Amino acid sequence: MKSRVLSGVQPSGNLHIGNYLGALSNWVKIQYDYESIFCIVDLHAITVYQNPDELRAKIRELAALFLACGIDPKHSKIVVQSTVQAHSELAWLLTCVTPMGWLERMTQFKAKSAAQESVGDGLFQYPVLMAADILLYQAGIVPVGEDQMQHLELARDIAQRFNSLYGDTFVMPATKLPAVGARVMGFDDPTAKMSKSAAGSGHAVALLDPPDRIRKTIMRATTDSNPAVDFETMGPGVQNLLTVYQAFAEWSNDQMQAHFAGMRYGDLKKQVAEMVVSKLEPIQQRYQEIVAEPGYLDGIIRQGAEAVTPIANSTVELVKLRMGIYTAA
Ligand code: AQP
Repeated sequence: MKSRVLSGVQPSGNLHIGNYLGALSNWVKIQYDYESIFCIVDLHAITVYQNPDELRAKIRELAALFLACGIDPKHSKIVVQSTVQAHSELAWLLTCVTPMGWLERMTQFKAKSAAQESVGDGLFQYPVLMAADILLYQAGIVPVGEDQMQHLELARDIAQRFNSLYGDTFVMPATKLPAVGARVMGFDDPTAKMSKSAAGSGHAVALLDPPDRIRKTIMRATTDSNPAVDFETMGPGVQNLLTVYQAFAEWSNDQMQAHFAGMRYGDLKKQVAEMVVSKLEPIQQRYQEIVAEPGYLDGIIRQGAEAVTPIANSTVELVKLRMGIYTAA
């Protein structure tokens, strides 16, 4: 049997090229090597307030973008997390074996809670729900960006703790990072991760941004005081531009050096912008075709839930049995 791959994205803002290079493009490449499940994690998104109408629309947008980026629904399952109730149920069961101290150490919780006036318990519990998403399907491989490594480590710790308390139950999930693009930085501030929720028009390139906006964002990207690319001394802004180019072009380090060494920053930015525009154009075209087809998305989402629910339910049944809570005789 093929091992299972699972990953997800929150429908919490505009999907950007960091999400694409760090996660989605990797999913597309490896999907046929595994039994693949890709989730729209709407229960994660509500750990901070979301406008309900916008959230509903974002869930559909994200499903259409998964397809437009190349997720093949004939092979891979596209699942909206809240349509499979076992995600929430397993999250509670795992909450009961997770020490609070482990959650208090999560850097994403510290960063996100610092930005909130009032911090919901859901934000604190977020990594347990993420562990449940993965362990529910006994996923062996989890392709994510670098920012999720700490959460993956926690998922393994939770699985290990459960297995040692109640006997072997969960497969240990391994993290799979892309070779290039595991951490794309903001174009306005190359010391901060590109993020859906960061404010500012110069920060991110969204997958559905029109070409003019993409060019404007990249041409305004922060660089450094050098005039041209020097691979020895370049700062994080230039490094980030080169990373974006390399990840989209799928070039080797040698190709990058041969092409960009000594290039003036203005020309570098133009080439990065044109590369991004040309790679996003077919995705945007497919997206428009997908959303124009009535009923198509709902069918894919329904099929996804129907296909994975038996796997999820059987894991929850096993966990309940192991923990000793009521199961029918
Ligand atoms: N800047 C990034 N570079 C590379 N990979 C990234 N990912 C996120 N940002 C980058 C990866 O994208 C996948 C989905 O991310 P997410 O929606 O689950 O949440 P996130 O990591 O919190 O992403 P954002 O964009 O920063 O969203 P908000 O602002 O809503 O919190 C993950 O695999 C992630 O690693």
